[in-house]
Amino acid sequence: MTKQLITSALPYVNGLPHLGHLIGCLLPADVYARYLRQKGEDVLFVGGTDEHGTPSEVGAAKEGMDVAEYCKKYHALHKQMYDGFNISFDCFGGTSSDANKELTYRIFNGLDQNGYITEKITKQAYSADDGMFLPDSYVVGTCPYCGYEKAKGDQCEKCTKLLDPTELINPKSAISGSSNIEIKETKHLFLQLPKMQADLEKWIETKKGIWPDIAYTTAKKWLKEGLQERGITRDLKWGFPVPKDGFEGKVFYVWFDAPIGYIGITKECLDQKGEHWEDWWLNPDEVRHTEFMGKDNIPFHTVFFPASLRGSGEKWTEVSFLKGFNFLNFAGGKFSKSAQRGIFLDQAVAEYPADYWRYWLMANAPESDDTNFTIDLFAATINKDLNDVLGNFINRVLKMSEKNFGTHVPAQGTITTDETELYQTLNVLVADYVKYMDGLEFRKALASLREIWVAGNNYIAKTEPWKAAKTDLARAGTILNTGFNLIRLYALLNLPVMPTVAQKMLDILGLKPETVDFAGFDASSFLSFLKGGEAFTMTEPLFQKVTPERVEELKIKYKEA
Ligand code: B3M
Ligand code: ZN
Repeated sequence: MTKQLITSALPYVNGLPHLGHLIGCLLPADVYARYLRQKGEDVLFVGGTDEHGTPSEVGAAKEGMDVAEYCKKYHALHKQMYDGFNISFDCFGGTSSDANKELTYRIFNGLDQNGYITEKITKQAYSADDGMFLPDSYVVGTCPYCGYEKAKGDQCEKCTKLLDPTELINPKSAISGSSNIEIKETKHLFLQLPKMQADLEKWIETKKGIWPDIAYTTAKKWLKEGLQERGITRDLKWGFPVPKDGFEGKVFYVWFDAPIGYIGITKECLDQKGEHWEDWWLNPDEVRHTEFMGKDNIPFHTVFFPASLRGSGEKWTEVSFLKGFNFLNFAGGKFSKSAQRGIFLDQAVAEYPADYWRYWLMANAPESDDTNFTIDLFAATINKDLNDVLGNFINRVLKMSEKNFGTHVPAQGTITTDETELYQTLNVLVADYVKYMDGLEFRKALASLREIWVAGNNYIAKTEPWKAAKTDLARAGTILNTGFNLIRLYALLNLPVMPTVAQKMLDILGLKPETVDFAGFDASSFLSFLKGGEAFTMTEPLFQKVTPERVEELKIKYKEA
């Protein structure tokens, strides 16, 4: 069986994650991991924190902490927030570990031996006022390609073009704001990407029509512009020291060891369990690797990281499928920690259960374009889809059954065309759901899921069990039996997206999650699972509406108005 390796991009440890991070990588990766596990696949889901780079140094200095301690503190906070959203990592670690150092050196040495590393004296921005060479992202100025005025020296956020800080027009220090920037000479190591251009082009071409458009076109765009050699060392203290004579006092560039971090995190985690990280990372023929990330991370994962792996001379597991996301905006603007704009993960779960957010975000995933989050949109979806459709269906089935049959599932009697029509509808919708989940088209998958719930409501509206209960109790029993079988079906289908809700639904029937592959789904047999007589437990409504008063309150609290 193919092993399923799933990685979520590693958010920087210094900033706390918000809803945008959640939908940009962590949550869809989790939903996909849960979906595959439910099918019975061998899954390893890897995530963690990206710990090197100047932001960690600056953040630690601000808090008067040692950088490593600072990383530990924020790493634990990230983990706590992800736990609050039930992100089911199999391995969760950080990029500054010894395991990652070992792997970074292994890959670097391979690249060096194979002639992909060269030395060069470079000119770099030195800030006399800050007393240091400025890391790329700490030089800000105007992008020479698109004119965006707040471009950072490593990459323009607006046009996604990777930059060299010396290219910026009107450069300034992002630390002190000083424009007293001197260009000084310093020696660095470079990865010879131009040597790998042809090889990478051939490889990316094999992804055409397979990867989502955003992943393929971003990679293509970058390759078309022509690859430049890329510096992989920096004049910083925090980072992995460069293991080469003449480079004392320098460390690797954060983006060099960050993606290697997926491997390092796996190694640290599996070593502890007595398992072999190589089964996942040096096993390309048996592993399918699916990566999840925001669009700004795509160039690093389609060119820079694959080049590092290929050039090292070993047969690493590469990305098989890259799921890239556009951005989630907050009420038309960016999420911003400094401006206290947006909803951070700890805040979100304090307002509403994680599953509400999980559902909203997956149903509105920014797959084909940037997507806007607003409190109004959130409330409308929760009230309609979760309360009026799914929640209402469950309540009606439970209440009518209890009233007419007590707390045991009524027997399935004679099947009529009402049921066979429902089966036909479900067979089509579930096949769609499977097709979209397998293809990682989450918005479409969730639209199918919603239609599957709607089909249940339509069935109840059409068959009117409350009327049948007065004239033909056996018929009412058959309808409600179908209702309970639908609750089981919905619970299992909901599991990847809303794990807590799904468990509560299974609890009604005293059932446990089970391995189920919905490919080849046959409603007629699936909805005959509960024959009647099974005990069930009445439950409080599973969902609460987001009231107009709460909407106003949240808008003020999160500065949406
Ligand atoms: N930390 C950038 C980001 O958080 C970077 C991702 C690394 S993935 C290996 O968006
Ligand atoms: Zn630009």
